[in-house]
Amino acid sequence: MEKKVLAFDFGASGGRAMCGTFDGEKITIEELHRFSNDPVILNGTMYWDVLRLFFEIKQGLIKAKKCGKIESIGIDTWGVDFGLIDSEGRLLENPVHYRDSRTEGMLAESFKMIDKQKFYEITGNQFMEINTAFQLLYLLKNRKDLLDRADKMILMPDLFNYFLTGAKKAEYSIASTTQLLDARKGQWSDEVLDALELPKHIFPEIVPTGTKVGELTDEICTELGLDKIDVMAVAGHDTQCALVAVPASEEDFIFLSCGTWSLLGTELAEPIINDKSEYYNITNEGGYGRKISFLKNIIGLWCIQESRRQWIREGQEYGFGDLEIMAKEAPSLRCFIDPDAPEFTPAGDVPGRIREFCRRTGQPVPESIGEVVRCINESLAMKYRHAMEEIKDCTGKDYQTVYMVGGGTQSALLCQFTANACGCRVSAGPVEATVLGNVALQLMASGDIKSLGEAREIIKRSQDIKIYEPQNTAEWDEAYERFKKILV
Ligand code: LFR
Repeated sequence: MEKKVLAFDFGASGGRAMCGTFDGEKITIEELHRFSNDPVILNGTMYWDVLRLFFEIKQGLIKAKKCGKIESIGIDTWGVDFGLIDSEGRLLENPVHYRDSRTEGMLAESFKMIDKQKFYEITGNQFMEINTAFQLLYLLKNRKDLLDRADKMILMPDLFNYFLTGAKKAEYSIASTTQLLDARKGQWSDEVLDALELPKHIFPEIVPTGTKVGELTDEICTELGLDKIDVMAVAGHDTQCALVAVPASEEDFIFLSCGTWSLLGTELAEPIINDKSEYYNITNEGGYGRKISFLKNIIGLWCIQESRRQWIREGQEYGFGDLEIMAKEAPSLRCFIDPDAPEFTPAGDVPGRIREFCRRTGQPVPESIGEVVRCINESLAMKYRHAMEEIKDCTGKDYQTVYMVGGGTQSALLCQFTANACGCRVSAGPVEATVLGNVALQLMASGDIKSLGEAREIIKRSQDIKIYEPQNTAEWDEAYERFKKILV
């Protein structure tokens, strides 16, 4: 018997409502509703337009009526961001975007309150200013009144679950992006919360990935003319949904979830937290079945997306396909950036900053659009190799294949460059990994799919996967030595 579920996947620039159908063998997905996610800057703060996004969830629910019976709903989003709820359940202010500059300097502030090594030792998270810990620290230092009024801190996917069901929970995978969780225990770390002087009562109960959180409220059912539907805590964290859809059968593999961000890592049964992983700043994030994703967070396609927006602002509009053609024609392996250099994080003139980076590091300066896009793609591929070497160094394992999933796999150029840089085979696909993972996790929550292994087999059967073999590796090896010299 066919089963249908509804997956909402929110990315930093847009979201979708997708209907997933499982026939016992395969999962198929159909897009019902697509919308943009446009952050709004007001009085110097960059906000998520959360009510607009909730409106879009309602639109998705209305459009899903044409699918017939929907068994459940699952929501995934990016990591780290949250809303604060008062004791009467009202949202206090709009959630702030992780790219907002309010967390500047908060890493240093936190290290005055908790020893850096201890902090990493407990949470096992890569230090990044965007993390929830540093956003909350900002509030503690600058908006204490707001924090005092908060009854609960609810992370983005859980916030939508709360709006839909009234349940105030913290799903494990999204909680593991906060830098406030004890990575080994999978619970909020009292030690870290105490050290950072954060009020413990605002942290909701943690619920396992792939479980039911509640049902649509009466109010929503009445407003939209719907029957009760279960809401599942899938992996609230999009990266962990994507990981469920990695078509690997081997136990040890390298995944590369490639969208606005690139997440490269491996799956482990237990976290790795030691001097090496701390030195490399590798994160341990949680996923389905308490598995650990031991990964590096790399800036990803953001550099290309934001460059494209800059060129549009300058009156030159190109699609991603056009940019890829121009990049293909540009000369190879001339200059590199460190995609994770801090100047590339904020929105704005990324191409200008890339030229400046190359000038400063004494490399040829990419002038044309094609040259800039080529430089970004090649630098990303090199950065993937770099991250893979760090992961290998920590796990002591060797890996034959990089499993690339997500939107980035639509770029044949990036897939090929990744194979060349890493000197190994790249398996590319599924493009819709996050949505497929979201659907599979709902089916796991309902018991229709029995295990992670089964989910991966089903998804593998359902999707086209492309293979890229490495080319010109000697040339790429030589260029890698140059790349390492410009790393920040
Ligand atoms: C990817 C992602 C990353 C997270 C970043 C910011 O969409 O969820 O895993 O580090 O967004 O939240």
